[in-house]
Amino acid sequence: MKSLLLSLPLLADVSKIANDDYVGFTFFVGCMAMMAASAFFFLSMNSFDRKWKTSILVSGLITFIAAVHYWYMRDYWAGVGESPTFFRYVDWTLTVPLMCVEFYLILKVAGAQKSLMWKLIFASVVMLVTGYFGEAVYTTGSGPALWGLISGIAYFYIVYEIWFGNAKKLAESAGGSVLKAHKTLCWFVLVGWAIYPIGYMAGTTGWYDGIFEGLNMDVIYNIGDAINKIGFGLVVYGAAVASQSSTSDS
Ligand SMILES: *C/C=C(C)/C=C/C=C(C)/C=C/C1=C(C)CCCC1(C)C
Repeated sequence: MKSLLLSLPLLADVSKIANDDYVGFTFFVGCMAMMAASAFFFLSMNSFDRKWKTSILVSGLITFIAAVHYWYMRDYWAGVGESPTFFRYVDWTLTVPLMCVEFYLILKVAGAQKSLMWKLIFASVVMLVTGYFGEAVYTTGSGPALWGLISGIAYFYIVYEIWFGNAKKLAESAGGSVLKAHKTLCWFVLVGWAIYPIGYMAGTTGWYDGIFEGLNMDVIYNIGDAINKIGFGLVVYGAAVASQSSTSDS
């Protein structure tokens, strides 16, 4: 048994994390936190009625997909010592659209249409693909700044849509715990998601050189992920609890 454990390469790499390796540390803790959050969402899922069950399931899927990618990213960092850009963007391309689905699921009670969901998903994919171009493909000259700008425009479109567009009107007509949850998730997108462009500017070159000097891109992304994926899921969980207890009270 002992030799079997020692022969597992994934376990062996963990011992290579040095005390001052903050990047490796945040990958490790991030992985653990995503796993714990997934267990929490999956196990609590069945205590909610159908309307909320799918939303909690999606919260769990978001943290679970992240946990698997963090497992790989932690390993990649420990072994290669480079930023795991590829895994990072695959993770985001799966989880960020799921967060858009979450907005739709919450607003479904108010009559949200699938077109709202697809609009948000489309904008999020544009945001991530252009971000990937700036971070991994066109990495010299004005490349990162230009692609980052296009990515930022797609980001602001999402912010606009949920804060002022159709999504907002639907949330207001639903009222109660739905409106409250929608508002909190809007703040996550405006403030929580704004962490990512900071990481991007810290890790690429452009007119912003020096502003975020000394900050590590991966540490910033990892903090952003923990706040946005776990926090986002907990808001949905809270809304489900609030809605369930208000119906059992009456
Ligand atoms: C769970 C992962 C989440 C919520 C990731 C969100 C990522 C972003 C909001 C990334 C945004 C970017 C910009 C707005 C400009 C620069 C490039 C990106 C992709 C870092």
